[in-house]
Amino acid sequence: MAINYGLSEQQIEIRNIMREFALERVAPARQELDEKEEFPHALLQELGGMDMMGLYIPAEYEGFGGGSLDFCIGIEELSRICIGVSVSYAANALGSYPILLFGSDEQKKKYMPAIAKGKKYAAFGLTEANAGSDAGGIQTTAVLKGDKYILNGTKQWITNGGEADTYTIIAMTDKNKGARGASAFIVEKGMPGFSFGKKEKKLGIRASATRELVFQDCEVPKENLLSREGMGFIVAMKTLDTSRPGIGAQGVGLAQGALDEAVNYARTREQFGKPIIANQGLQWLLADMATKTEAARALLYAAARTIDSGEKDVSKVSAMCKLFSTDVAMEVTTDAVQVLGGYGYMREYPVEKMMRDAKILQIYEGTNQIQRGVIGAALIKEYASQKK
Ligand code: COS
Repeated sequence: MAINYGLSEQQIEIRNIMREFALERVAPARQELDEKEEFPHALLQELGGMDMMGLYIPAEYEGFGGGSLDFCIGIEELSRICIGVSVSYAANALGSYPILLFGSDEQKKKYMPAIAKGKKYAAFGLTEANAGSDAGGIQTTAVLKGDKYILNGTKQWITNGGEADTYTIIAMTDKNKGARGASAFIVEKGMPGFSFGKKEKKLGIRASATRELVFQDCEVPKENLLSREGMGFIVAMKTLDTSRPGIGAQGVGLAQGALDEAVNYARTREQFGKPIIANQGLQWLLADMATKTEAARALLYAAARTIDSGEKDVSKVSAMCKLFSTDVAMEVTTDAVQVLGGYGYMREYPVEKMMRDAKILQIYEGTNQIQRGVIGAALIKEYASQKK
């Protein structure tokens, strides 16, 4: 029996819709998308037509109106089949959370409906060559001149880079103030001085587009500032707090996909005159894989529900579910390759791709070392405020 997570009818429906789409549309395409390193534009367009691109976007901005758990369930199902596709899908949320969380009603009305319908994609630009984990160390600048901000600098490894039309960019408006001198902007593809660098060649998630964003005296209208000057670091941190469960969902889905492959293979593969699943050693391995995956799912759903409850400080639980699920995904995909043995190492079976795809989950949206740092900082704060 599957665990009863008490999902709503809507959540079960989202799961069914996304599961069917992943099996029928994504599974037949994933290998070719990976080999050709091709962005899954057609699949995302289909998801747009199904109202799923705007799953996390409020109905007043033409979205589906789902919460964090609804969205995580959608990501989980896509991730069970292909992380390259699911990250291209989920990065739209990462790119648009700054607008949803900090934008004015006018900014939301201007940008969100097209993203909700899949007519435009979004991307988030924080990372730079010398500012990865140290997000406060960004060098891109934004200087107000008349009614425009002039942006200069280069953002690196931006998911959906080049494919997206709407970018939320963190740049320094006052370099003397450190993290408090950063500001967030909405930058559109085609704005003067905005171009793209090379498309990266990656170990995994090859269907996903990863590119540099280059700003050379890029002119951004003053009204595209999000919130107010100096709020950029907070915009970035709150965005990541909201978005990290999505990476947790990628981890859970990927681990489940690898477990599916491993169990099905072990049931049918015969050696020494019996299916290999009859060996206790293999059953124990599969049991550990299944238990870890379920534990990751339970933590993920609890984290998403905490966000949906309106809780303001979700840094710790968000980091915990990202950390745990993605470490589990790395372990479970590696074990799945082991279960399939030589076949697992070959491209004709999906587990080698799953193992390659798993690695980035421990790195992007904050390495798992950074997640441990966030959890540690939260513990220090919590215990310091407790009465003895
Ligand atoms: N929510 C609200 N405010 C936050 C916050 C959060 N989650 N995290 C930090 N802040 C605030 C702090 O309270 C502090 O405010 P004050 O200046 O008023 O004291 C300010 O932001 C600076 O915080 P801190 O000193 O903790 O910043 P650090 O430079 O030490 O960096 C980490 C903190 C490491 C957590 C941050 O740089 C980070 O998340 N790095 C990883 C970035 C990342 O995920 N990159 C992946 C690419 S983006 S897809």
